[in-house]
Amino acid sequence: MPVWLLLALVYPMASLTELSAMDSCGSEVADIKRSIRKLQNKLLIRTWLTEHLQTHKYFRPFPPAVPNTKTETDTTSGVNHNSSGTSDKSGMTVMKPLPPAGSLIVHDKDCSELFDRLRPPSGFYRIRPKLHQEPFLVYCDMEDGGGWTVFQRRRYGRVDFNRDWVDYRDGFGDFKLWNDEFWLGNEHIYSLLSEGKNLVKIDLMAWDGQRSHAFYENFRITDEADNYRLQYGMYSGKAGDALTGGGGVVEQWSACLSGMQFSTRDQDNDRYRQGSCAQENKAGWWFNRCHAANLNGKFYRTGMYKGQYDNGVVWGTWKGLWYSLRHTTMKVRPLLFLDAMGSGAGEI
Ligand SMILES: [Ca+2]
Repeated sequence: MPVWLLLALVYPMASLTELSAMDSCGSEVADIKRSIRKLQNKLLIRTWLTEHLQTHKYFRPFPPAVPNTKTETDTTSGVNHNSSGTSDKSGMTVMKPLPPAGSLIVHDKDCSELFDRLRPPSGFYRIRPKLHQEPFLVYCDMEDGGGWTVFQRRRYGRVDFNRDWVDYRDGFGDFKLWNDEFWLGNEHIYSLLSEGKNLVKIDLMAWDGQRSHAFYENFRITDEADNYRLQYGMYSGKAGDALTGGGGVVEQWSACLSGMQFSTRDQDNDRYRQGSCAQENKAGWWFNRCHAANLNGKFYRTGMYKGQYDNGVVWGTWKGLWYSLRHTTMKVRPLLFLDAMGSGAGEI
């Protein structure tokens, strides 16, 4: 079949002259349309790339103009450059050096983001879990696989953990030196744990230097209106599931902390009707009737202790209720965290 006949069949209403004009013009239009599509695609890819780089903070900062006066919270050193060089090749805007973590500008919602971005050493850094929130200082444990935001730490018993509701809500302790003791504060802990799946690791050390640990998936607390009720998922680890109260049903009835509200010496939200677990155990904690784990308990300078109440720094499934631990750490990071080094027996 001749081409003109085919075209006449396809375009029955168009004359052959119109068709030839459309043909030459049409190919130009098609070319232009193709170019536009190409440019649009390029633009889309670049936009996506920019957003991706901004999200993951892969912009390469300028080297410091002056010799680096290094402080504990200085984040301009040890910058994790994007080794692929994407930022340079794609002509991305080069940004100014990132300010030290102690400044008002805060980039990271937790220590895992800071770890991904800069690989800094362990230390105190400012984070902001939620955009509308004021940034606050936390200890970032960048060992043990890195990226851990620490929310509780006992070391030498200098800080008194027998405190009122307001102190536990807002946080207390020292936030300066690597071995300082503190409670980050229930409000901060609430905002830190409220998004995404997480993994809490509890590091424990006995007085002879022996260490152990416990993991809990999806550790959560509710807000103050619900008295910071505790919820957590699966346990794993070496120290035993003391938060759930250990083995038996009887123990769990009195000592399982899952679903318990937070209590302090001035706010009794426990299930012990005859008294206040927080007052007896000298701690703010998620008491039931009362506990098999109380990491905020009274600091004894020996392991074994005696008394009317089992009120030491206790992890019952590891050392029993009458052994007070020397070091404890409670820390969190996202459950799906790229942990190149593996998370082993714990850092203390
Ligand atoms: Ca009570």
